[in-house]
Amino acid sequence: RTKYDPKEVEPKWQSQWDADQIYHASDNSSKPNFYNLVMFPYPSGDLHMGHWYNYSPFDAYGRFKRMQGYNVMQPIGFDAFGLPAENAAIKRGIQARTWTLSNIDNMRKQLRAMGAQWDWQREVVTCQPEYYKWTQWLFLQFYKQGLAYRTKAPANWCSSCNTTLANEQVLADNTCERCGSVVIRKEIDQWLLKISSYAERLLDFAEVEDWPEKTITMQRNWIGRSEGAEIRFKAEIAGQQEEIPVFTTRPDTIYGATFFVLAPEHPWVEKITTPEQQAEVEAYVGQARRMTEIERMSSEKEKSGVFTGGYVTNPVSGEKTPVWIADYVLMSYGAGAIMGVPAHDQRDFEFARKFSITIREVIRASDEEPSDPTTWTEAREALGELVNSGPFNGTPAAEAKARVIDYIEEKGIGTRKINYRLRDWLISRQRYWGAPIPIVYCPEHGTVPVPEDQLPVWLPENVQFKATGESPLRYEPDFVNTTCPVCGGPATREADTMDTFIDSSWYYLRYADPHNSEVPWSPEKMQQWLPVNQYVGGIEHAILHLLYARFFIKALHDMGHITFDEPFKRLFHQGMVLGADGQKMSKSRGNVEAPDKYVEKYGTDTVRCYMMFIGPFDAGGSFRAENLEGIWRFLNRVWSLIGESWIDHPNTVETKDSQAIERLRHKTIKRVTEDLKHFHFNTALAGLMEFNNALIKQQHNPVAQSATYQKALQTLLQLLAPFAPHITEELWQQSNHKNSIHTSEWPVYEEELTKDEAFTLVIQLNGKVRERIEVAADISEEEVRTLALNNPRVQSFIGTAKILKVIYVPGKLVNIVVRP
Ligand code: ANZ
Repeated sequence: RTKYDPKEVEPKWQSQWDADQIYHASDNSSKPNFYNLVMFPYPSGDLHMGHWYNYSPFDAYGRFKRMQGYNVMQPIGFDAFGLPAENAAIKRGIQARTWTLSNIDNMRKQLRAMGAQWDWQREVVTCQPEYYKWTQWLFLQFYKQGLAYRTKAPANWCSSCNTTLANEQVLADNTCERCGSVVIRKEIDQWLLKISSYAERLLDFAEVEDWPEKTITMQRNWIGRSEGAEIRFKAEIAGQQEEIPVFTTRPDTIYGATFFVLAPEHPWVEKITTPEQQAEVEAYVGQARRMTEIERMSSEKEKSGVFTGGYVTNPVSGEKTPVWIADYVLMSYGAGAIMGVPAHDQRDFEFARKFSITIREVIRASDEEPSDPTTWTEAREALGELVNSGPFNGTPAAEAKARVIDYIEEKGIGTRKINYRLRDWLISRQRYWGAPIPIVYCPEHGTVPVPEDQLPVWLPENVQFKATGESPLRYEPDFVNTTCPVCGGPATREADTMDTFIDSSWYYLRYADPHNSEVPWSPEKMQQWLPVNQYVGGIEHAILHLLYARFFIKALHDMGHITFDEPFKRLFHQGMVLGADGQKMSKSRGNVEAPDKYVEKYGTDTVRCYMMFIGPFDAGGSFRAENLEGIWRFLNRVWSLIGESWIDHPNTVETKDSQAIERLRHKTIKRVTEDLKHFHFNTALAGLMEFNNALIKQQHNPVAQSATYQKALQTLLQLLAPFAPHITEELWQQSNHKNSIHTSEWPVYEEELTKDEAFTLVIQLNGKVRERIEVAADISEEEVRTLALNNPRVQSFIGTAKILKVIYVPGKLVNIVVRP
C-alpha cells in the first residue's frame, strides 16, 4: 500500500482537471445555473493567508453546489488597476503594466495550486484594453444619462500621494488610507457620478435574498436618510429682501431658534457680515478651511464661532435672529445653514452656553415644572407638548412636526424635505494607472464624449512621472493632444483616470460574457447567469464596493441595459484569519505566516481543510501552524482506511452492525449537507472526522466486508471531496470509478434513517401486558429497569405488591414479577 504523498497526487489531478475542463461552466447546460462569486484579488504579487482563508471555504461551497447538480460558474480575475503598480513604476522604474502582469502570472500559479474549481476561460483582468474599453463605455452611458458630471469641488487631497482621495479613503484621523499623511482640502475640477440620486432606491433591500443584517444597516447609515423640512429665513441685504434656507429635522422646535448659523464657506457670509465684524469673520473662515469635516463635527471639540453682525427673520415667529458662523455647520450637508435651537439640540446648547445666547424651551413633558434653561447641563429631548410656541402651544410633540410643516408649506415659507448624507461619488484620479476618462475638451464645443466606436482610449506606456499633483497623462503630448470628435479641430483629452472602484462595480457582469468584443455583455448571458447567486467577500467592502455595485446595477437597469435590480442575491462575509497570538497578521507584529511553505510541507488539501477547521467561517480564527498536523493525520487515516478497505467485489455479507453504519451514514450526509448550506465548514469537517473514526473502528470486523460498509466508504469520500478535492479524487479513481468524484452526485439521505433507532418496549406484569413505550435501540438493561418501574401506569398496577424480579428480553420486553 502506497503512502499518501500530496506532491504526487495534487499536481496530477490539477492537470487532469484542466485537461478535462471539468470546471468550465457551459452556457448551455441542462442543469440549473449557479453563479458562485468571490471578490477578485488585487494583483499584489502573492496570495496571502487571507486569500487562502477566503477562497478555500468558498471553493468548497461551489464544489458542493456542483455535486448537488448545479452548473456552477466560479470565475476568477484580477482587480488590476490602482496605486501600488504606479508606485512600483515610480520607485523602481518598472512599467506598471509589466509589474502588474508578472504579479498576475505568479498569482495564477498559486491559485491553480490551491486546486479550486476556477473557470479560467472566464478570467477578467481590469487593466487590459479589452476590459477597460467597456469601463469607458459604461462611463459614457452614465454621462449620457446625466449621471456623470464635472464640477469644481473641494477634494480630499493627499500631498504625499499627490492625488485626490474619495471620502472613504480618508481615515478617521484625517490621514491618507495608503500613506498615512495628513489630508487637506483643495478645490479642483473633477468628475462625479450621481449616486445621490439613487439614495432612496439604495435604501431598499427588498430584492435581496440573504444579506448580513449588519451590512444592510451599515449601508443604510452611510446613505443617512433624514426627514424634515427646508425653511427659508428672511434677510434684508443691501435693501433687498432675500431668503436663506436651513435644513432641519425638527421644524417643531422653530420657536426655540434663538440664533442662526451659516457654514463658514456659505456664499451669504460675505454679504451678511457687517463692516465691524469683517476682520474677525475672515480670520475665522480661514481657520475653518484648514480643518477636516471630521474634526469640525467632533462632539469632543469645543464649540467656536463668530457673530456676523447681521440678522435674519424667523418666518414663523417673526423673531429677529442673530446670524453667526460656526465650523460645526458643514457646507456639504443640507442647506449649509441651520437654525440654532439650544434648548433641544446638544451642539446648539453648547454653542449658546459658550456665547451667552438665549436658551428657550419649546417642548416640555406634561408632568414637568417650568425651569430656567440656563441651569440645565444639557439640551433636553423631552417628549411632551409645545410651549412658548405661539399658536402651536399645547400641540403634542408627536404631532407637532407634521403640523408645523403643513403650516410652513401653506404659508409658502418652506417645504417638506428628505436629506441624505450620501455624497456623489468622486471618480477622478490624478493618476496614471487607471482607465482614462473618455472625454475630450474642445475650445469650440466644450466637453465632448469620445464616440463609442473610438474606444478604448488607450492608456499609453512609458509615461514620465512628475510630482505635479496632476495626472502624468497631462504631460504626454501624444495622449493629451487630439482632435475634437465634433469639429475635428485641435482639442485636449481629459488626463485623469477613473477610480478603480468603477472597475470592480461591474466585473462580475463581464465574467458571464468575457470575450465579447461587440458589446460588454449580451442579454442572453445576463439572463443565464445574473444576478450572482452567492457572493463571498470581506466586510470591509460593506459600504464602498458593495454600494457602488448596487448603484451601477440600478442605473444600468434604468437605462435598459440589464433586467435585474440587485447584483448579489446572497452575500456572506468571511471572518479574519489571525496570527497564532490571536492578533491581526501584520508585518509590524511579526506574526505573518505565508501559506506557501505549509502547502509545500503538507499539500494543498491539508491547508484547505485546516483553513476551514480554524473556526466558524464568519468568525475567523487564529492560524496555528502546529494544528495543521491534526488535519494531516486525519487525511492520512482516510487514505489508509480507503486503501485498505475498499473491496472490488464485495461478497456482500451484512452483519448485525450494518444497520448502525447505514444510520451513521445517513446522519453524516444530513449533517454535512446542512452545514455546507449554512457555511458551517468547521462542524461539517468535525462530522466527517467522527464518521471516519467510526468506520476505522469496524475496519477489521466482519461488517467491513459488507456492501453497506463499502457504500459508507464511498460516501465518506464524496462528502469530503469539496474540502479536500485531490486526495478524494485519487482514492475515488483508485476505487474503480471512471469519472471525477467532483462531477459525481452528492449523496442523499433519508430523514427516517437519520433518527436514532428505536423500538417498542413491552412492559408485562406477571406475564400480562400492561404498557408499551418507545425507547432508544441501544438502551441499557439498567435504563429499561428504571423506565419500567417508574412508569405511572405500571406503578398503579403494582400498587403495594412486592417486586420479586425483573426479566429483560433485549429489544423486546421486560417482565416484572410481583407478589401481592
Ligand atoms: C433644528 C434642530 C432642533 C435640529 C433640534 C436638531 C434638533 P440629521 O439627522 O443628521 O439629518 N443640521 C442641518 N444642516 C446641518 C449642517 N449643514 N451642518 C451641521 N448641522 C446641520 O441632522 C439634521 C439636523 O442637523 C438639523 O435639524 C440641524 O439641526 C442640523 F432640537 O435643526 B436641527
